[in-house]
Amino acid sequence: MAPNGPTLRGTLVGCGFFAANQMHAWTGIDGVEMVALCDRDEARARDMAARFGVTQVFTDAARMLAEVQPDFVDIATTAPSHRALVELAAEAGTPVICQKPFAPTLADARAMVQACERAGVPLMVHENFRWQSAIRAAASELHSGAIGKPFFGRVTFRSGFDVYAAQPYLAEGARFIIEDLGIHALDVARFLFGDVAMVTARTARINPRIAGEDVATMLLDHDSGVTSIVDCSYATRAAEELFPQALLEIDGADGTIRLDRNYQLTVTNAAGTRSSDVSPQLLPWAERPWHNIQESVARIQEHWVDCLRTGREPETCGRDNVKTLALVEAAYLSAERQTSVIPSEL
Ligand code: NAD
Ligand code: 89V
Repeated sequence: MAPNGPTLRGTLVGCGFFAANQMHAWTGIDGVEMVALCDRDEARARDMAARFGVTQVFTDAARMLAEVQPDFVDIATTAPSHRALVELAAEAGTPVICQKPFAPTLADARAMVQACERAGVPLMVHENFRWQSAIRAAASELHSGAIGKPFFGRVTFRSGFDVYAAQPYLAEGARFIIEDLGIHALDVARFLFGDVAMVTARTARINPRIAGEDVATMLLDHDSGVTSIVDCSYATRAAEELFPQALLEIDGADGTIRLDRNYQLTVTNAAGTRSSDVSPQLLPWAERPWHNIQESVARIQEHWVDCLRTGREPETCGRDNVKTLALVEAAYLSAERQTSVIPSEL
């Protein structure tokens, strides 16, 4: 028996590059035991199982869910497989977490939400950037009223890091940075400033060796009255490589919040200027520079366990994440048509 109830028996589908982070995070949560792993590539599933001491290995997710009857399934595959796997979990009545990007299309995402709602199955999208401790610290300053009513925001991620080495598929798709990385920054903008009425975007491909866009600049009109800029680049060769830090600028009627390089948070208001170091914890299994992402993986998975135990809806439940995915679609459409796009009309 775990501290807050019976041990949750978890399973995972997709034993690729990122899943090891998810497995480490599950191992660190009291009251969770990962009892089976699945990958259609059996060798990958066996390697991951040996590394984390998991005894049951499958190459077919349907068989795993039927035989193991777990308390949840964590889907760590890439987007094209998500709909089929989430629908499988819904049919099996298994609570499900699905990696971002939730789906390749909004229609798929909506169908996945419906399937889980119809089956009464909890669904969370593993949209972890908003769980980074530095972003949480900035949000808590904002929500405490430290700078009054916000009117401007910027979420920025600019890097020249070779992401293609560990994730070669990122170089191959017709879409790249908005769908893979911008999606996190757009979700952070929604988390900080609320839902978005209009999106205007421009994209560019600077690296000639990739198929999709590696630069995107997006202007968001939030329902709250905030105007924000979300800008991302994997073509930025700067004096200091900041991968994978997201930086923030927030201006309010009574002051400013800045999340600067190397996790320095500065709040300026009538009381003066306060600076603090909001660096992520370096978890025992984490490696720099990935540690902020790795910490956010642990935090979102803890949130999932808490939601499962209390019956609360996860912050990034499927319905919530469809709104972030709509911003991705709106940004691509805006860049293609060179017009502004209303995401709620998509
Ligand atoms: P990957 O290609 O390295 O691994 C995916 C694995 O899934 C592969 O081993 C593949 O064989 C397996 N797989 C695919 N379809 C399957 C199916 N139907 N049944 C069983 N196994 C199947 O991919 P990755 O780089 O680990 O990325 C996985 C997902 O995680 C992507 O959606 C990516 O965007 C996301 N990701 C998220 C973060 C984050 O911070 N949230 C970071 C990196 C990657
Ligand atoms: O979040 C992601 O999917 C990753 C990375 C942070 C490297 O962009 O691709």
